[in-house]
Amino acid sequence: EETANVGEEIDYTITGIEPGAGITQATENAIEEYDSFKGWNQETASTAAMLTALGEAIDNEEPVIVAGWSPHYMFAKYDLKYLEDPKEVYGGVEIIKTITRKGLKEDMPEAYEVLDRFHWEPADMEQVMLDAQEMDFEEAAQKWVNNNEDKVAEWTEGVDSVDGTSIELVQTPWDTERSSGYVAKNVLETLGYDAEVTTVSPSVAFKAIAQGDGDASLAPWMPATHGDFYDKYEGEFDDLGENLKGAKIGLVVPEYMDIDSIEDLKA
Ligand code: PBE
Repeated sequence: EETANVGEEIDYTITGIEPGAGITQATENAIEEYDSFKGWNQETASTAAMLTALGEAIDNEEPVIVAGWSPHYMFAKYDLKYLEDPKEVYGGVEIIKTITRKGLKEDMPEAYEVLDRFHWEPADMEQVMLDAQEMDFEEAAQKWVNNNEDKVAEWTEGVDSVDGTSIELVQTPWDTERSSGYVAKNVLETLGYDAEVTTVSPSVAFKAIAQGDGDASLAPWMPATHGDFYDKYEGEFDDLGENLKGAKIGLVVPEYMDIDSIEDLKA
């Protein structure tokens, strides 16, 4: 039986990621909402720093609690579990949506049609992320497009080509969104677009689309992760629906830890 207090061992600290991530705000909310998190805090830095901390803890079989999400290769690399979240602060199952600026439908109907049809499975996104461990995202996206002609044809069939029209995709700085961003860029370029992927924080991505500074984003995680940003700008962008089903965010720990729920922690 484990007698040690996990909180004490990890200095009542959750290892978070970038300050601007949706999951960072969700973790602040969780610290507020759960009595078991009284006196805890979140350390934010970067996704790379979080992954390093997770890897080091696992190498030493030490406790660690990180902000995690799926799809992500961390679940393939390590034995991990999500801590149960009975208050659903992190939501349940998330979807990833495609939004565009107002007027894109009239200005670039071909791109709008392709973006409207664009949808894939977590396994597709994971394939791009896995390949991107060994090549850049542009190449990994090209490889996925080459290997998935049928899926891509569903998005482009009957859509007219254009002649070098510029289009800007506004994405966020995580592998999930680099994957969808570069696949969408690749597909739009086969139709003759000159597509660019810009990477900003989620709040800036919503703002850019709402203000018409960017054309489209395949980055919003809903309803929990980016719900606040969505609500803030609702009505100022077009919502084209989901491009992926079955994403998730939450607190993640190594399997060997003797806790299953956020409520198993002690303040
Ligand atoms: N994430 C990955 C992002 C969205 C995609 C879960 C780290 C976030 O929390 O904003």
